[in-house]
Amino acid sequence: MSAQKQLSYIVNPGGALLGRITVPGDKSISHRSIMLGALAEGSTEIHGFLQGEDSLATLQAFRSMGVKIDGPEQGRVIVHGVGMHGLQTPEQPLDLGNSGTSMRLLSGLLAGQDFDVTLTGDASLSGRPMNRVLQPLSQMGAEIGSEQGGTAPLRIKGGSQLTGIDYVLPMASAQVKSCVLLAGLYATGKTCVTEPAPTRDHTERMLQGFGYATERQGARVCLQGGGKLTSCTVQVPADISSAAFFLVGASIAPGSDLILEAVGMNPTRTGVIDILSLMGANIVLENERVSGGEPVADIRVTASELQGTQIPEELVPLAIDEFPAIFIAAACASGETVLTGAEELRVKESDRIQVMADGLLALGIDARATPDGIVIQGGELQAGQVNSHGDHRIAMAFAMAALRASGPVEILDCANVNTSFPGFAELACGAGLDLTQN
Ligand code: SPQ
Repeated sequence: MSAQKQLSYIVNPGGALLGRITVPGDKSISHRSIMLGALAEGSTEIHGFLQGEDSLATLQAFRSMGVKIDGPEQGRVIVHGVGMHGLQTPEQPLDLGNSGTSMRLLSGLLAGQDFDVTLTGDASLSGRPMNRVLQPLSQMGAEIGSEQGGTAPLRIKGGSQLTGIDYVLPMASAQVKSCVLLAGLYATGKTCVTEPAPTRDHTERMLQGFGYATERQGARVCLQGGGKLTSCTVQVPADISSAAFFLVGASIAPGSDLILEAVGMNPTRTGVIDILSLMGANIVLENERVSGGEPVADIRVTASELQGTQIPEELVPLAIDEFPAIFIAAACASGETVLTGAEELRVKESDRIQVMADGLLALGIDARATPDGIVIQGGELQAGQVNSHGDHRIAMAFAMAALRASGPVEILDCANVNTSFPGFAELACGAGLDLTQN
């Protein structure tokens, strides 16, 4: 383990979150802007790009495939597109670090190229399930080797002729949907994906923005292979998944009054606002507008007394990455919060159900993991030590928990916060968190 991997946070209790802050750019949109920009004809200018390790891994992967990319400099990136068939064989395997989005979307995008390529990742990514993308891609005619059990490294054989499929997703996953659609760009005929519940639709929206038609009818989205992408300008909104930590922090810390600026309000991402509102949070949207094809707003959040709730299952995919933060809200609420239908949380950067339950227990909260969710009794958070297991979202969620703890909270293994939220510690301290890094 490198010295950097041992980074810990120590967060002292108390304080309120105050002021106006802007969290970094949306991770999902940042990945997709590099991918589509690289395949487009012409130069794509991106503003608000997330300079986090995950989206930088995607950026580096395309540089390794011969795409000239300027920046990032203060969120500005210029991708000199090479067209649909202009990528070149990388000299090395593409190392995608901790990023599931990079690996799953790239496996689709690269399945139809005429060169061989291998995708690798860190220990967490190498343990995450890839059969969910390998199965539909193999139905399309792709040849991809994996480790036993369907994990990375993924060895993609070039030169396969892909054929469009009509795929019904076995789970609500934007990554699998996007993987199949990106492979569909290179397939003959029509590729369709039907989802069991709405998931983030940034790929479909951005394809449209690059001039590639997609057709949606209810839960089914389709596109015709063989088209082309035309460069454009992409404005990346602030990431609601990063804003979520502050929405929870300001809700639970008495006296808080915080504005989060220009946050992405795509309706496939706003489940966290609905769930916190159900719990009694004071969240108001201001200055709602559309920017670069995505709805955005400033969010004002003030402290409130939260109540436990039964989280509606239809909100689960719309808040999938925000549950670590929502569990902290539940720990500070009165009464019981019950989550069901969220088994996908077990296959993220960590098993987010078990790791959160363990951490909450370590801080004196009655939290019981269930196969597809968790039951949390609100209570008094105690001082203690929790292990984030290298999961960025767990680390940031427990940092917010300290606002209401009876003593310091130490959080282990926090370096991966840089995958999605570079500058988290500094921004949080500026807003009122008493956090030191060790
Ligand atoms: O990229 P990665 O590691 O999978 O990131 C996570 C996260 O918490 O940042 C999940 F662990 O976000 C995913 C998200 O859970 C990003 C994503 C996307 O950009 O398409 C979709 C979701 O994953 P899934 O498996 O539900 O499709």
